[in-house]
This record gives sequence, structure tokens and C-alpha cells, in this order.
Amino acid sequence: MRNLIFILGDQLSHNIASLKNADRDCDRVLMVEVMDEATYVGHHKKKIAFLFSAMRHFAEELKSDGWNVGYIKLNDPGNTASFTGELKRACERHCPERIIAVEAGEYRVKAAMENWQEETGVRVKILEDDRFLCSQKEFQSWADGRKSLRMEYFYREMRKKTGFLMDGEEPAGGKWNFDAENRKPAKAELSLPRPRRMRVDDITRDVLDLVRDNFAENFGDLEPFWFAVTREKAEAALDAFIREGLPSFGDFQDAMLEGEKFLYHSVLSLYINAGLLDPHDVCRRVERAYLDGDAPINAAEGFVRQIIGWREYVRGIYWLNAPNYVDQNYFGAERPLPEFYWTGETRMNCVRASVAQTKEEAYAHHIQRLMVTGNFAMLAGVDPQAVHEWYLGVYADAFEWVEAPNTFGMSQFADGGLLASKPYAASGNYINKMSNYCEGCEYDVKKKTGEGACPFNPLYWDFLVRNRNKLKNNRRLSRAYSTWDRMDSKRQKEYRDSANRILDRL
Ligand code: FAD
Ligand code: DLZ
Ligand code: SF4
Repeated sequence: MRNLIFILGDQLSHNIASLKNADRDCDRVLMVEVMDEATYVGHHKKKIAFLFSAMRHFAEELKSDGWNVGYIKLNDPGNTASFTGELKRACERHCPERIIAVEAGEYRVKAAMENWQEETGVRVKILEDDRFLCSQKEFQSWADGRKSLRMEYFYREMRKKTGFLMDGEEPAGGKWNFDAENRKPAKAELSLPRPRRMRVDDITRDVLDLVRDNFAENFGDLEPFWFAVTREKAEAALDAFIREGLPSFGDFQDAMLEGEKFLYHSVLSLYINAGLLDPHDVCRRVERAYLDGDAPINAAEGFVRQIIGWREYVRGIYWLNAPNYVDQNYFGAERPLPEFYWTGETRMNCVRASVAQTKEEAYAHHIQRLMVTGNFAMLAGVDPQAVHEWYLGVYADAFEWVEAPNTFGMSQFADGGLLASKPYAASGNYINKMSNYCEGCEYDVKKKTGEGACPFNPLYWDFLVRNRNKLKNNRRLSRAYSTWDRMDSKRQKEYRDSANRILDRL
């Protein structure tokens, strides 16, 4: 055999670089389910089921396409539980001349790949992952010499590079960014689309049995399981989103609504990250909808920005700073993650709802992640490592390259402002403005301190005051600090005492 082509669980793309120049007649594909990957963090049951089922379907598609595929299931006899172990076994079975793989999305796996040649005695070729629009090298040259690495400037470069939503040299609609128009609060009477629910087939049924048997103690509900597990079904989910969700995506991008888990969000991140959908194609489809008059510019621009802006940018930040990015703890926060992140048992309605739907769906939309669970953890001084492990485990779309910058950088400000220009810290007022959670809450969002006050209120001030030395030079916080300084000392003490009582109870 000539080449052994090793495809990882988040590389399920038919145009993956390792297959491009491969030969169906003399090369062989290897895919493996291994315990190391299933346990390096406590994954949600649905996340494991999604990836294993999508991997098995992808392997079947490759076989029908004429490829020779070796597929190792989790419980196959002799499974060594690791990528390296399975690669060694495959090399012993097939004696390839060379191993070919696409670079890993996580530093942990990249480091293991560096030892593959020595471990197997076979030459290893690692290819760049060209499914991203911006290579690691390109991001590095963009970042080199810049004092500040703000997403907005990177995003404009990506718009120019891809030509998405461009009128010649100018941005379509006359502005690069329509974010200011994308902050409408949602109303309960909105008619909301539902993400497509896919039927469970025999392959998925086997995987659900496997997850039930092997990961019973993991967080999350396994069923109902409705994710797409093939490119074809993921495309159907994309079609449905473009038709039904995209037109209002922009307007309500930052909104939250009790009982509504998805609003106008696409629920496509898991498919894009696993390789079932190509980010470039997704953006092209969204741009087409705008050009055909089926979606307004604020929706199309808002969506495209998330993909060619944020998604590419966080990957750049991750690799620019790997592996140390995940060791950062700017505020020195040490509190363990409160138990209610796992149980949802808290009187805070916004947190309860966000955790409950995370448990049910392995999904929460961005503002729930950022302004509810993330915001609370930062205000309460939770250790960012613990927060990171939670986000990396509980969402079906979570891989470290995308989760870590969102957690350490955007949500916890644990990188000291490398990614965000100020901490996304907010009192209950923000949540009340953007959602109806407060209407059904035992706490009173208008009450600032004392029994029954919304915990976000005193925690917000306590966070700012506790970390004043670290934040006092941030110009975007100067108004908040002057408001604090104008309060009389009795009021200040009430805030801090209230916060301390809440923190003690955690
Ligand atoms: P939509 O709102 O429909 O957005 C469209 C697409 O844009 C998404 O599918 C996604 O591919 C991309 N996107 C949007 N925002 C971001 C972002 N900030 N970073 C990267 N891509 C983005 N996203 C992940 O894909 N994996 C993660 O593990 C992850 N962890 C996060 C952790 C925290 C603390 C926070 C605050 C955000 C995290 N995000 C993560 C970003 C974002 O919340 C999700 O991409 C989004 O909620 C996925 O839902 P959706 O597909 O409905 O997105
Ligand atoms: C997340 C995950 C899980 C749970 N299991 C596997 C697996 O058994 N086999 C596999 O190839 N990939 C799995 N993955 C995805 C990998 O963790 C992912 O490919 C690496 O994190 C590299 O980005
Ligand atoms: Fe959340 Fe406070 Fe509103 Fe309750 S009152 S839902 S805790 S923001």
C-alpha cells in the first residue's frame, strides 16, 4: 500500500486536503473511534453521538465512492483507545509507505501527530487544513507588528479577500458592519422557525446504543437525537435556515426568549466544524440570498461576519498563542464551577433556562453562552479552566481551536484583553433588555441589593471593584468606574455585602 490517509472526526469533508491527490486504487483511508478522544473532556452525550454517527456515515460514503476504508469502532476488539495506537496497528496491518493527515484542530492532537513518525516508523506528511479561508501563516502576517488584534480589521481584510458582500472596493450597503441594527429584543409573539429535525437511521441507532452503554454518566440528554449526520442532511438544514431564519437573523441576533432555544440562529456550527458543511459555500449561499432580495443586508452581513470574521479570527488567535492560550487567568479567578452549571438547579431563570437547553440540545446560542453563563462565571470569579472545560464538553460544536478563544478571550477576559477590548460584564439590566427571562424569575431585576435582588446586579459592581487594578486603565470602563465613585459609601457597601453573600452561598 502506498499511503495511509488518516481522517479525524472533525475532518468529514469530501474535499479534505488529504483526499485531493490520493489514489483510490493504492491508498487506504483510516478512521477511528477512540476512548482518548471521547474522554479528554467530559463531552455531552449528543456530541459524542453526533460525531460517531457522522464519522460512520462519512466512512460509508467514502466506501461507496470507491475508497478503501478501515473504520475502527469504539468497542472493536484490540482498540488501543488512542490515535497513535490505532495508527501503529494500521501500519502493522498494511505496511504503508507514508501516512498522510490534515493538521489537527487542537494543539493536543497536533503534538501527538509530531510523534507519529517515530512511533510508527513510517514517514508522515501533515497537510494544511485548507477548509479555512485564512491560513495560520496568513493570520500571523496580519497580526505581526499590530498593537491591537481587533476582529473588525481582520474581518474587513477577509471581506476584501473573499469578495463576499462587496460592491467593487466598497462594502455592500455602504457599511462594513451592521451590528448596531442587530440588537432588537425578541417578543414572545414572533413566529420562529425550527431547525430541521432529522430522522434517526440504523447507523445512528447503533451509535445511540453505544453512547447509552458507554457514556451513561456523561452530561446531557441523548434523545431525542435530531442532528444531521451527513453532508446531504446538513445541506437541508442550511437550506431551511436560509429560507426561514436568515431574513430575521440580523434583527434578533442578540435576543433571548424563554422557551425558545434557537430563535433565528442557524444551528449550523456543529456541521461546519465537523466538516459536513463548507464555510465558504455557506457564505456564498447567504450572499446569494441577499443578492436575490431574500435577505436584508443586516442579516447577510451579520451572518457572513460570524463565519469569515469571528470564526476565522478566533482560530487565528488560538494558533498564534498555542499552547499557552489556555493557561491564562488574568483576574486570578479560582472559584470552582458552581454545581448548577451541570444540574440547572438555580433560581436565576436566565441561567436555569440556558443550562436546561444545553443539557437537552448540546446547544445554546451565542448570547446565552456569552451574556448568561459566561457573564455569570466571570462576575463570580470562576476559574477560567473550569469554565473552559465546561464549554468544551457541553456543546456539540466545541473544539478547542474555536471554544478556547471564545471562552478565555471573549467571555472571561482571561487573556487580559488580547481578543476583546473590554470584559463582556453586564448587570441584570442587559439580560432584561434582551430577553423575557426576568419576567419568570424569582429574583427582581430592578432590585439592586439585598434579599431577592437579581444576583447579576451586585456581582457586576463587585467584579469591577474587585478587579479595579486590572481594569482601571480601560477607557471603555471609565464611565462605569465614575458611576461607582459617585455612589455614597453606604450604597457601595450594600453592593459589596450583597455580592459577598451571593458568593458565599455558591
Ligand atoms: P449562528 O448564530 O447562527 O452564527 C452563524 C455561524 O457563525 C455559526 O454557526 C458559527 O460557525 C459562526 N460563529 C458565530 N459566532 C462565532 C464565534 N464567536 N466564534 C466562532 N464562530 C462563530 N462556537 C463554536 O463553533 N464552537 C464552540 O465551541 C464555541 N464555544 C463558545 C464558547 C463561548 C463562551 C462563547 C461566548 C461562544 C462560543 N462559540 C462557539 C461561538 C458561538 O456561540 C457559536 O458559534 C454559535 O452559538 C453557534 O450557534 P449557531 O450555529 O446557531 O450560530
Ligand atoms: C470529539 C471527538 C470524539 C468525541 N471522538 C473522536 C473519535 O473517536 N475519533 C476521532 O477521530 N475524533 C473524535 N473527536 C474529534 C477529535 O477530538 C478532533 O478531531 C480533534 O480534537 C482534533 O481537532
Ligand atoms: Fe437572570 Fe436576574 Fe433576570 Fe433573574 S432577574 S432572569 S437572575 S437577569
